[in-house]
Amino acid sequence: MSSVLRIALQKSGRLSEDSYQLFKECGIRFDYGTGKLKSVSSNFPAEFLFLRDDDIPGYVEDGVADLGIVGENVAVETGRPVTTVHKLGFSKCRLSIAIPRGTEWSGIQDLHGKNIATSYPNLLGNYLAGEGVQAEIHEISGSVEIAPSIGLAEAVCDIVSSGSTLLSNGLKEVETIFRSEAILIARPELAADKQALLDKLLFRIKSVQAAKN
Ligand code: PRT
Ligand code: ZN
Repeated sequence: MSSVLRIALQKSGRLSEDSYQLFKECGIRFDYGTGKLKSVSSNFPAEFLFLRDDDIPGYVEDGVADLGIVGENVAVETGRPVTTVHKLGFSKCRLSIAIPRGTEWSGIQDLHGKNIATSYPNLLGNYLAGEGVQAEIHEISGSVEIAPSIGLAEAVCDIVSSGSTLLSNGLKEVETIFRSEAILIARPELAADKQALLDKLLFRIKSVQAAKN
């Protein structure tokens, strides 16, 4: 049986369009945006699975998919033992700590004993531990920016791109703890036939990137 690479992409969100464009520029055709959860390429031995981004590292670890595209923030937060194969240069953002605009800030030590709301408890926890700061981390899955205004936390730690969401919630960015972009991840030990296909894919991705620079 000839081998096929199974590639997990975000179904619908900030990574989806650029992920699809990347494969298109690599000359790999498949149906996208039809609502289907799976699509087989018509001209490359690859099959695409459309999933929630948070689930992608786990599927790659378990071998349900051989490769995936996720934000580095999600790959690191989930802590799954997957290999980062290549940085893709899109969906750039940062994970930052923000506090109410009117609050004074003299440094990360100000967070000692405070409550911080975030969807990234592991990234934040590791950062605070490295800085020797003991704070209470409240994990919430969405709308993190409203936490200070409803009295849930004194600070937030969330993804920032333009900064306009922080601004419109009366918050100011005081510390960047992680910088992220989309990455191609792979299962640590791919079989030789799949590795050969990955090498072929990587060659095309690098050519596309080189043509843009
Ligand atoms: O449904 P699913 O679980 O698949 O998607 P999702 O809603 O969890 O993720 P999605 O599509 O929002 O983001 C996917 C990935 O895009 C993230 O993991 C990041 O790696 C990357 N990315 C890039 C961003 C942003 N930019 C971004 N701005 N992820 C989220 N945001 C959010 C942020 O959480 C905040 O609410 O946008 C808001 C801030 O944006 P600005 O421009 O106002 O600063
Ligand atoms: Zn998600």
